[in-house]
Amino acid sequence: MASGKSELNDGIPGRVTFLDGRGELAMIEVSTARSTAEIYLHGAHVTHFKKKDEPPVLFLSQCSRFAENEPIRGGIPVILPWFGPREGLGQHGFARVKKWELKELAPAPDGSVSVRFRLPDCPEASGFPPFTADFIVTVDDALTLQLSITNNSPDQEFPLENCLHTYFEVGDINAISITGLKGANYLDKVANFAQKTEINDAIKINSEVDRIYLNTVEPVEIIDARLGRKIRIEKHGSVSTVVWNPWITRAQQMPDFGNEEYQRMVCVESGNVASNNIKLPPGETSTLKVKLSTMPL
Ligand code: TA6
Repeated sequence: MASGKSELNDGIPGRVTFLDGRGELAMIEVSTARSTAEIYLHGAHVTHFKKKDEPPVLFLSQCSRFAENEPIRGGIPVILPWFGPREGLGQHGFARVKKWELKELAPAPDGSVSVRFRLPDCPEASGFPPFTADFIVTVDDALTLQLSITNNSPDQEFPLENCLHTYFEVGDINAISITGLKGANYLDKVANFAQKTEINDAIKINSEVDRIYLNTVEPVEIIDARLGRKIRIEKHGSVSTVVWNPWITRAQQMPDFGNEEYQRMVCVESGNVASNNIKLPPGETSTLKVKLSTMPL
């Protein structure tokens, strides 16, 4: 990967542009011959990805906040080092509200562009063994995300959860189905974390859904009849899949989410959470890699 100082200051003409995004937060716009993406340094957060002549792949709420210390609602929040609530510490870790450092830009001969970020040192990390988190976003006709976490402690294990909490844009929540999870055990958050087994080939959503599918490594697909496309989620280094749609009541309760927006999104999240958490030995690196691609139905 190239990390020339001038590229990191000025971008790459026609490929990588640095802008003030919403809330005046620093944003990177990436263009390839086949696609465009937008990434905020705040959270190393991909807020937009779209193939030429197709609707966006990622959902972003019209009501999202764009402010320091606030998570962005939509796109791909990077959840680390814990998932869900943690007493006294808030929800979903601190990585999503930190301004990540831009480390490298790499335009490749095949036309793709990769951007690497690193989580900065921050006071919240002091409660954990010393660790490094690198996030590489590769923009091409697919979007590839790679989160690598290294435990720098010489002798302490690092227990962690990670998740790419991806919000997908769909034509109509009532007209999608999600495949690839049949037979998996899941924790049903809507039913007080009851453990259940998925019996459906194709999951339909017509009420609040908040599930952690455990021990799931196979690709998951969102079949979107209304947009006439399929989104394919392939992953490595992830054994949990979270499926979430807040539906009507929860949507109304979220100040940074539109009342009707639940109809146009679904989260299918790849990570390692709950009993699938990672116990990273001293000196070792754990890598989570997710590829998002679309194809016509
Ligand atoms: O991944 C699903 C979930 O954990 C839900 O329980 C829901 O609350 C959602 O994430 C959003 O969390 P947030 O902290 O971004 O409001």
